[in-house]
Amino acid sequence: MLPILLTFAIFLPWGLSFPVIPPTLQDDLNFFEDYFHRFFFTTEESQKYSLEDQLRFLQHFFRLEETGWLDEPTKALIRQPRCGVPDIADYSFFPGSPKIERNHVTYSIYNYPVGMKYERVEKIILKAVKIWSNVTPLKFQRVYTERSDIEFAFLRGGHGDGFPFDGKGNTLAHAFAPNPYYQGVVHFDRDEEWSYSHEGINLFLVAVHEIGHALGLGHSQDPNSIMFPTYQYQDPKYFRLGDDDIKGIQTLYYSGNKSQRVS
Ligand code: RRS
Ligand code: CA
Ligand code: ZN
Ligand code: ZN
Repeated sequence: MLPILLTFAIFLPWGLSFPVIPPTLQDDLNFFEDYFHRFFFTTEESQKYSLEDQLRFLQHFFRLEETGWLDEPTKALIRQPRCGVPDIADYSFFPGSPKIERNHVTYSIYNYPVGMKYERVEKIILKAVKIWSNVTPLKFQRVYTERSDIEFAFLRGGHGDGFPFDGKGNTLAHAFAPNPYYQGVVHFDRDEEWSYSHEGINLFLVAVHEIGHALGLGHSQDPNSIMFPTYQYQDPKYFRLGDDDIKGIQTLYYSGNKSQRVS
């Protein structure tokens, strides 16, 4: 919240003994809140997050610099004309629609998060890859070699790929699009409180999202999709991919061969 308060402070007229939000800033804030409720979360859902966090989320979603401020690029974004329907039902791919070109996909696990038994982490990753192999022609194999198609790792802060993690909270994990020249990677922020349950951050749910990226899916604007860019807990026991996820991944992996689709 601090940057917002500082913004108010900068605009405070001299001689006033109580804070007054200038009308233009108040207009922008009202406009932002209205935008956020119309296109992202309900008023009730967004009450869970501070205004700064909501701004950071929006900036993260649209790949703007994550300042947590209602700065000029963010104002310009929300003032852009949009069609009146919420941002839903829309899977995406990375530019050029890269995908893994073989059906046999190997994966390795570089290390494990603090406080979780390695056998359980292995089971969670296996369960997460199965979610995607159930709806594609892909078969995953756990390997213990240095090279694999997808490597999972739990890393902290700056870790050499130009996308430093930010400590507990905010960004939880990232993965890169498939690339024939580089090993696929899924990185989890080691500073998160990874869990099997609703406490902390559920590793299975985040792994399913990141594997989606490693296979070639971008973010979806459908809040029921696991590829939606914010974490939302659901019970892994009853987890199912959203229709949008299945449509997206099958478009990528069954293109030209639609009769083999499974759901
Ligand atoms: C991603 O897309 N990886 O592929 C990242 C995504 C993620 O970490 N999303 C953030 C998130 O949901 N974080 C939860 C805790 C912070 C809540 C505060 C508001 N806020 C992976 C997920 C989908 C598994 C998005 C986000 C939400 C965020 C943020 C980012 C504040 C920066 C700052
Ligand atoms: Ca983090
Ligand atoms: Zn990384
Ligand atoms: Zn993502």
